[in-house]
Amino acid sequence: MSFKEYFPQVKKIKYEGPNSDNPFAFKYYDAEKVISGKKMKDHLRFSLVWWHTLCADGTDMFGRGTMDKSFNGKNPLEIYKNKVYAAFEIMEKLGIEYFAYHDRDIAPEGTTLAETNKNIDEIVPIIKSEMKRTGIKCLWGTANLFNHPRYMHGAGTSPFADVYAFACAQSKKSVETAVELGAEGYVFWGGREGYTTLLNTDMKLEQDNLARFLKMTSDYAIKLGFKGGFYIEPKPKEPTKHQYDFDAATVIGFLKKYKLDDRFTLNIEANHATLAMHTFQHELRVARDNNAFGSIDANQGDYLLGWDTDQFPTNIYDTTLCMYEVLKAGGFKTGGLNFDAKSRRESHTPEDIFLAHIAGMDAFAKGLLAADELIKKGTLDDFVAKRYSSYTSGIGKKIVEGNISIEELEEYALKMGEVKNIPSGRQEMLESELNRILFK
Ligand code: XLS
Ligand code: CA
Ligand code: CA
Repeated sequence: MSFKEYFPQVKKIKYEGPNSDNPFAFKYYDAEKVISGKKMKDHLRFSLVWWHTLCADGTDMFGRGTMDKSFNGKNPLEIYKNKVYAAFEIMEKLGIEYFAYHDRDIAPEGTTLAETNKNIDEIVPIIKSEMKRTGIKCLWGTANLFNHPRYMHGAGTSPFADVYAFACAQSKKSVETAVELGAEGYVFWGGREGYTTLLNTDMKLEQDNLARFLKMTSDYAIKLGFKGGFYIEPKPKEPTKHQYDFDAATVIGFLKKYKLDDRFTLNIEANHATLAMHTFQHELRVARDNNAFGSIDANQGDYLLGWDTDQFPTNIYDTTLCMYEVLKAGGFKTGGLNFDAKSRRESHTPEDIFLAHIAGMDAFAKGLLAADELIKKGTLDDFVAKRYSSYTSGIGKKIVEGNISIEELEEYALKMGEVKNIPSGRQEMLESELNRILFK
């Protein structure tokens, strides 16, 4: 435990099972329980985010913060030092074994880049010693290239070369920090990489420069010996009107165009998927089908609000279908389920940090159990295999093997007359089977 306990009112959270009504206990998340040969905690690889949990204080565009995240610190450096101890206390009590951070979440920004780097150097050894003490690891690091006014027009896509150079310099230090912390991944989320109007934008140059930035930064990490995953995190809008990394398919196209697809995979965030008018499962499937599944930012949006609310994930259907995709992808390698989520502005007490994580962890544990059962029972696999079985023989086989011309297909269709016996899609039956597994 840290020198000082920040949350004495909360004890270590334990698994008590689905019949427990103790809000400070897990109902489904049983870390050591083995599911299909792997412990639950190793399937799920939960990660705590520094920015929401240790920094965000509930400020929104209509009101000030509702939460105190200073952890009794009296000056910026002390505040950031205390955040480290508070973070590890939260993770230890929840049994969360990973964390993710931006460079600017872990240390205060100074008046110059050199001063900011010095601040980082003060904090990193404290994080390292807490990692050593607890065995907690770093899931991924990233650079905050969107908050400072210098990045108002973007960073790796800035129209101004000096800003681009600054972003590269900041990223160099950020990569060094990630390597120092043994991060298993490094994320590039497009921050302000996008545009608000094409009237003032050279989109092609901006995207070319973004690719150069990604190549340079990842080359440097590799040079330092980084062996983890590089992830791009798609998002369609916010803060810019049109983000270049719009969705999984757009990012995959971008990576292929710039020949970066063998180096980068995706960090799929649930809330970003729905902002792009996709389901979370859709984005995961696009990633999986293109060998681009890397990691997950676990949260959810609100279907009635059109913005990035970053809520803790409690929708069991979404967590189940997410874990279905994760299991089908062969599980996480360097990635994990990173709670890029914050308790609501009104859920402002320190206890809410724990209650919110318990809600998210239980929702994913239940999702894992259901997804494992869905896969083992094979109802979906069998149905899909049968639905496409006409491609395993005859004319279908020839189509799939590319052994047939359009003229031959015409000849076949002309002889066939009308297509007969088209089977049902059985959507409702399959949804009902999903409900049966979830709620039995
Ligand atoms: C913002 C993003 C961001 C990334 C990391 O919408 O989710 O928090 O995950 O920069
Ligand atoms: Ca995110
Ligand atoms: Ca988000």
